[in-house]
Amino acid sequence: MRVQLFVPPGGYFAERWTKGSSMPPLGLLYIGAVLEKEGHDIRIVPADLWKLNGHRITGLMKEFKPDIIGVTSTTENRFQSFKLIRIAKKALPESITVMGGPHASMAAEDTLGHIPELDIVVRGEAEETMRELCRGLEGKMDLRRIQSLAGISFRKNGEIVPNPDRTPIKDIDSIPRPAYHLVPFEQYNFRFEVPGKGMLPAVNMMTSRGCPFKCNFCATPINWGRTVRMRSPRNIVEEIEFLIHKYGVRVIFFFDDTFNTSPRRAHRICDLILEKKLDVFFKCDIRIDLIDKPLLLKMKQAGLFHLSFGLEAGSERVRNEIVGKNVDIEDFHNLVRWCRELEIIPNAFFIFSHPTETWQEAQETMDIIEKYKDQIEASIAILHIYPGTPLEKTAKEMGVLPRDFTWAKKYRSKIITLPAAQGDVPLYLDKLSWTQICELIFRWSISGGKISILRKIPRVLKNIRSGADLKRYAVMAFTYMRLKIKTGTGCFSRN
Ligand code: B12
Ligand code: SF4
Repeated sequence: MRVQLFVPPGGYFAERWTKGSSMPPLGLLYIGAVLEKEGHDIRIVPADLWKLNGHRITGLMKEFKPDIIGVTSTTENRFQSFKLIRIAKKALPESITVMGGPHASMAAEDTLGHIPELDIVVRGEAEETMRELCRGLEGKMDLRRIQSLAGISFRKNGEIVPNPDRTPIKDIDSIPRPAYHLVPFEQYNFRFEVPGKGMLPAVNMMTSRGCPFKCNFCATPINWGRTVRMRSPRNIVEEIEFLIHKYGVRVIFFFDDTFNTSPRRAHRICDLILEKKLDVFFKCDIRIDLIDKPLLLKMKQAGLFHLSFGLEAGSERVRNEIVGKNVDIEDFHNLVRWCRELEIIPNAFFIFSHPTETWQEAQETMDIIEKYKDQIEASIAILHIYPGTPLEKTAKEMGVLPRDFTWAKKYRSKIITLPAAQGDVPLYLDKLSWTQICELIFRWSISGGKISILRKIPRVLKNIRSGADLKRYAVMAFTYMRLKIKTGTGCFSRN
């Protein structure tokens, strides 16, 4: 079978690639590796990296004549993914179009229902499903068996059929290494500034799948399952050695949602890196309740230089009862202190506008951000709604999203998005007014956070779609200027 897999061009993330943030598409590389092992002919087209237009994409499809055209999707780039599927069906009507990735997985029915050019959605973990699908379509299975494959949704006689979920792969060491050779690795500019070492070449790596927790905004426990499956430390370190030797990589960004779900395994990975004296640095995301100082020290010794963790909200009620984060503020304070002592850059995530969050409670978040403004990197977001999450359900119950909301349509009114800030994804606005949200975000930026207002203006203007958008941006601009004047910091500069 000939299978052509695409990352769509453009979209929220690709448009922001500047200083070293373009990276290989891990999901497609895993699928590519599995299908290549099965003897299929695989092409991966990073249309984002190559900035391909529709004409070039059609050309590549007609040249390769794939039996299957696969497209990855996140909610931010969903419209680009849909467009690519339409291009594919038009270019090669005989080819089967398949979509996977977090967006299609979490909104399979909605996507199939609105994109008639799409034949199949592969939901969630796709290595096994794609292997079986290719076997089936190659003629090794009868139609009935193909149509009963676990993990796919498809259209039959005009109806959408969601087959049962696929059982997650238990032993994820058994999945072949991502097929890096299928992409022009050297064209990615993925790099990180490691203190004292300069900008070093980096790569993304995933060492576990799934999450046992259930934060209301997050798709991971549903998409990857709540049982965490982990690669063995030996398997991980072998891949690191391969990446160092083959691609000259110096920094690993562990893409795991939570690198320390098993603190014991995290110790063992670091022990192995140290035993093998690997000349490598790493960064990762952790949960703050699963780390202690000895583990952090071990991670530092093994190369950790940057550590991300979510507190999400300063108020305990919001953080634990509403978000479901279940972490203690004391653990946060300790972790920041240890990071400072060990010279690890702490990067904390905060979100404003949780369901029922009051202005008073939002101040508790702001107080923490301001307390640590010279000590942590604070990543701040307004709460966004993603498909399939508990938050999406709440949003529909509370009328933040209409009950007949579809992810496949661009809304000009009713739905509030900030495409210039985080893609065309609906915001969850509840008790905090728009002016209050703007005030919180700008108070942070004025006290040292990174938002370059001037740089954002052209994108903001490009994304104004309605009078309501214009009003929102006007409130934003007014709030910003009011705060700047109040703090005496001038309009467009920090000082
Ligand atoms: C690392 C990571 C990042 C990195 C890199 C992102 C990137 N573009 O690669 C950074 C930190 C930059 C980032 C940023 C953001 N991220 Co992020 N991120 C992740 C994370 C933890 C891992 C991604 C990954 O590489 N997974 C490993 C690979 C193997 O998985 P995969 O790509 O999903 O592919 C598998 C399947 O989906 C499927 N598949 C994928 N494509 C295709 C295509 C076909 C044809 C088929 C058949 C199958 C298939 O097969 C693969 C193998 O099983 C995921 C959570 C997760 N556990 O996946 C969140 C996740 C993707 N991010 C998420 C979000 C919300 C964001 C941000 C918006 C956060 C923010 N507030 O800014 C931004 C947006 C960036 C963007 N649009 O890409 C959400 C996306 C939800 C959604 N519905 O789209 C996720 C799912 C986490 C969550 N909270 O729910 N992220
Ligand atoms: S935010 Fe992190 S801890 Fe919470 S459910 Fe998602 S992956 Fe798990």
